[in-house]
Amino acid sequence: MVKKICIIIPAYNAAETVAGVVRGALKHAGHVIVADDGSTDDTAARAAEAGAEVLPIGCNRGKGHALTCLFAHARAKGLNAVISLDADGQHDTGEIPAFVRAHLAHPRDIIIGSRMHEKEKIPRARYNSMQIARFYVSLAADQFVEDTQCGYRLYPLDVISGLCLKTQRYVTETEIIMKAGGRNTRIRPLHINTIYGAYCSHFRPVADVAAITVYVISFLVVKWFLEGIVPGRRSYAFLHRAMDFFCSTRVAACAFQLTMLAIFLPVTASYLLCHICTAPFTKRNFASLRDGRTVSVKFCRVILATQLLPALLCITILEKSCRMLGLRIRLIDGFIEKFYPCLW
Ligand SMILES: Nc1nc2c(ncn2[C@@H]2O[C@H](COP(=O)(O)OP(=O)(O)OP(=O)(O)O)[C@@H](O)[C@H]2O)c(=O)[nH]1
Ligand SMILES: [Mg+2]
Repeated sequence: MVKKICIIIPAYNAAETVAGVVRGALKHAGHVIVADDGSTDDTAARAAEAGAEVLPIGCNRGKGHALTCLFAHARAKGLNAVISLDADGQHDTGEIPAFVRAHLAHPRDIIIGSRMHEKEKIPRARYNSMQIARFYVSLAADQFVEDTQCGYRLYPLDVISGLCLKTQRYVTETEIIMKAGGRNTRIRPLHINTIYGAYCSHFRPVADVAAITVYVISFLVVKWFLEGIVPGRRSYAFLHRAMDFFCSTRVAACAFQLTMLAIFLPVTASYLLCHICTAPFTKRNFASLRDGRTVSVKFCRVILATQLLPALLCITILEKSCRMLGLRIRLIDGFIEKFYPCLW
């Protein structure tokens, strides 16, 4: 079983760090595959010299597409599972055996590295966005996912091959969590070292955060609507399939997501109203928001948090503007702690 696991590394312009990551990974795994995603530097050559198999992708299409190619390639080689690592050295390759052990104990689960226990090592803005992402992605995946943004993961390939991945760039890792959760796959955290150094990040704080947010919010609007009208809990694989079909072209996906974004606030407010008015007669509606929690309190908190998203945006802009003027105020941390709690 252990022989059938390999390491996959999506890489883009990572010439300075990729060789070290490959050498580190080869101490714990027999095979390492690096997807070179149209890098304009020596990423491919450095990875090959260090002992990796290089999968050239041609022009740059983003981390999500590279991961999809790596999954297909690993599957074609007959592997059972892959461990994904970032090429920028932010993941400690010495932790690969811990992922393998977790996989052997839970072969059907996706294992995701979690850095949330080391808050002090994470840049503040990044930690805040990780907390917000955790709040929404966990709701969409129907389970608590400790660190939804970590790229250090173990994926059983059988689980991955059942998901039809449609998104691009950094959204894909969120899509995997949501679609796997929709099929009742368990997503397990594994505490890892948090490494933040002088690495060059390709993550765009506005565009990539916006793309992930819109994707998750669009799904939640439809999911909660279905739960509002149909009692009981269910698997959401069919809903993901239906949404993928509906959004099969870029224009359709864009139109759908913009519409969901526009109606998100009034519609979620109306879900709460509907829940309050009909609660005595519809005890099993909005099942994913009720089960395992203190019903109405938590339901209200979820909807309140969604209503406060514009306020969060305004506070972020205010805090950033104050900092540019030399004023050190800290509003966002307290706001997030209060309104975006752990709901599980
Ligand atoms: N194949 C491919 N990989 C990419 C691309 N962009 C980033 N990556 C890889 O994805 C991994 C993570 O990218 P980062 O830009 O560091 O994103 P991050 O680690 O989520 O964000 P930070 O916490 O800011 O570092 C690295 O291994 C990158 O080489 C891309 O366009 N194509
Ligand atoms: Mg990084």
